[in-house]
Amino acid sequence: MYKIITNSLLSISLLISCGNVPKETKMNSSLQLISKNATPETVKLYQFMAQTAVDHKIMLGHQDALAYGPTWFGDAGRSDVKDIVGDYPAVIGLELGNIELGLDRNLDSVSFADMKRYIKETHARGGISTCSWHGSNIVTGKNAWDCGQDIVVKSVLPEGTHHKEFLTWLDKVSAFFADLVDEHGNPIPIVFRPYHENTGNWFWWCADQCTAEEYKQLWKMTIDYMLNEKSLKNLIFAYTPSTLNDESHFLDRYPGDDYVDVIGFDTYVLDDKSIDVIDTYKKDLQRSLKSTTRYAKAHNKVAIIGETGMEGIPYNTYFTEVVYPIINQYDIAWVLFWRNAWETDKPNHHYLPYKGHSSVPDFKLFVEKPEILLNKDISVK
Ligand code: BMA
Repeated sequence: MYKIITNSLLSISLLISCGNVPKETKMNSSLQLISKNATPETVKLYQFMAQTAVDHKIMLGHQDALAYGPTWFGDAGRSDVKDIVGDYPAVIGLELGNIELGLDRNLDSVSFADMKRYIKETHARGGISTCSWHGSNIVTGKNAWDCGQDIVVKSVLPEGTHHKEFLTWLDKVSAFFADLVDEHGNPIPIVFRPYHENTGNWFWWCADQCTAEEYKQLWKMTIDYMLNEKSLKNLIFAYTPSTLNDESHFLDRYPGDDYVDVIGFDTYVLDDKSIDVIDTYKKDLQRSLKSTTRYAKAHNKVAIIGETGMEGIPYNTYFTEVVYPIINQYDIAWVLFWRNAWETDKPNHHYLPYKGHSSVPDFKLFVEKPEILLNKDISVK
């Protein structure tokens, strides 16, 4: 059992049963959100994330957990994780791509209205929501993966040809966050994870598309705009590059401690028949975890795994023999597995098992590990 038991604004107490002896932990005053005007609930969520990592617990996250699975779309109250283990993931991931275009549905056909509902439902259950944003290429009008130009980041910075237009995109993203309120009208805290995997080479904000300085300017401009111009008070900002070689790789494009609350990375089992992909993944995970968790500890930040998984999970001990033994060596607040696609032309694009999948037994053993937390194990309301 792992629950918040008191909710005063200045002190947070967490009750963790160790045998029958409850252990109390206090607010960590050296842990400061970059947003100085954050709501008490947002501060509380950040403290909770930090405490989870310190207590060596790991929340389970799943992208689009409530929206669909390979065999369903939009069923009320459903999630593939719940179908298998009887509870929701502690963290749900949501994707904002397309919101900048003023569309009603995101890249994966989930309506923004439904996403707001999922965030509210999750918050009411004491769970956590985190948003990624695969925003379009503003120069070509194509998607986030369109990166033949090398000029997009420059064009959205102040003085750039698309700066003003880009601010209208940030207005739309901000309006989504501003609209997230609970039944008492209080803003619901969100962990926002923009411009992710920037050490890769597949998005317009990636390393081969802009200088490190331009990337940092893009990040800072976005955060300053959302906090100062849009006065958002419910945001926690997560910086998650792609697989890391070492800490200097991590630091290369890091926007700075004044602009980042949560530190992590995204790494996947590669789809490459010419190498031992499991062995490569284990090494990638180790290196990336080592760099990020060390930095997070030394700089009073919170570490997470922003995205991970093995597409299709063709390896029936992936969760217990590959992921668990490695993540259990580090202190991270959560591990988020990528989506279980509903699209019929993506039959293998799932990263957690669903009812009937051959990895169900292994996944069940994984969530039964004492460190892994589901929604019922936490309450951050
Ligand atoms: C990618 C894939 C795409 C999806 C995108 C945004 O990793 O899953 O199919 O559109 O994320 O969610």
